[in-house]
Amino acid sequence: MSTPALSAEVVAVRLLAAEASAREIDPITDSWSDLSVETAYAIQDSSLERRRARGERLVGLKLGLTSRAKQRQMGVAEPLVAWLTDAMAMPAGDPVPLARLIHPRAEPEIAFVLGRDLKGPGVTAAAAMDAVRSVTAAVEVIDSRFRDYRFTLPDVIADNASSCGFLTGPVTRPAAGLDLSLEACLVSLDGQAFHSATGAAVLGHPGEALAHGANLLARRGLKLEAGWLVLTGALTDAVPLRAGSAATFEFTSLGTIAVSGAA
Ligand code: OOG
Ligand code: MG
Repeated sequence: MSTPALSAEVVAVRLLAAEASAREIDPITDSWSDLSVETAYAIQDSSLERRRARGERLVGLKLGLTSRAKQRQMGVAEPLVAWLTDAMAMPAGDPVPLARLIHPRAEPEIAFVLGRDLKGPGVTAAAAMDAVRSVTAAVEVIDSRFRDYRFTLPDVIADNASSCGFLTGPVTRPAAGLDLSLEACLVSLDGQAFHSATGAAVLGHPGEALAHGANLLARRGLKLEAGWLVLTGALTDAVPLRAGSAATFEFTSLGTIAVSGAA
């Protein structure tokens, strides 16, 4: 049963307010049980419009739930896309300001910068890799607005896929010469190894994830644009970020990114 009082705009405002005040809310589908994926993307787009109205610039796209590890951890088995703005860029080395966040987690990703537009449908991994200008390691800081990270696919789409911040690695390389399915990342928390995976974790190859992103956008008549940063989805489970703790993400050939939490 749908609740007539809820519209895409009302939900977008509610989610942005939860983010701004660092107060978690119940999943939207608790009160809007037939919320569709299509309407959830309309909520996401409405949030982006509001972020732009307050001066944020669209800088790219993130994929989410592209690995089995994440799909299992979150209980949602379908990849999704969400928007990245310049306000989400976190400077390397700066502690993540935990007091402004709800329950942040950090996760390792392989990211691309596009040299040209990529428009679906029907984009293949090979065509997607042809559009890549450079590859870099990334860490995404996610912070679901939903209590206990409990959500369904439409909820997490509406919440811009738990977007919060992202850091890019110290090395930027052309894709040629890298075997991204074998590019590994070791995730440690306070010096203890927690997770590891290779690029094959995201749909078999990060280029497959990039192609999937272009094809998902095409369903809404949109395309990936030259210059955009694309995060291809976490290779492993996310690790919690807590005050005084430090997470380290060591990639084979793309360098190391360290993230710590500050109260
Ligand atoms: C949803 C966002 C998933 C990824 O890389 O898989 C995501 C979440 O886990 O809260 O960003
Ligand atoms: Mg992510």
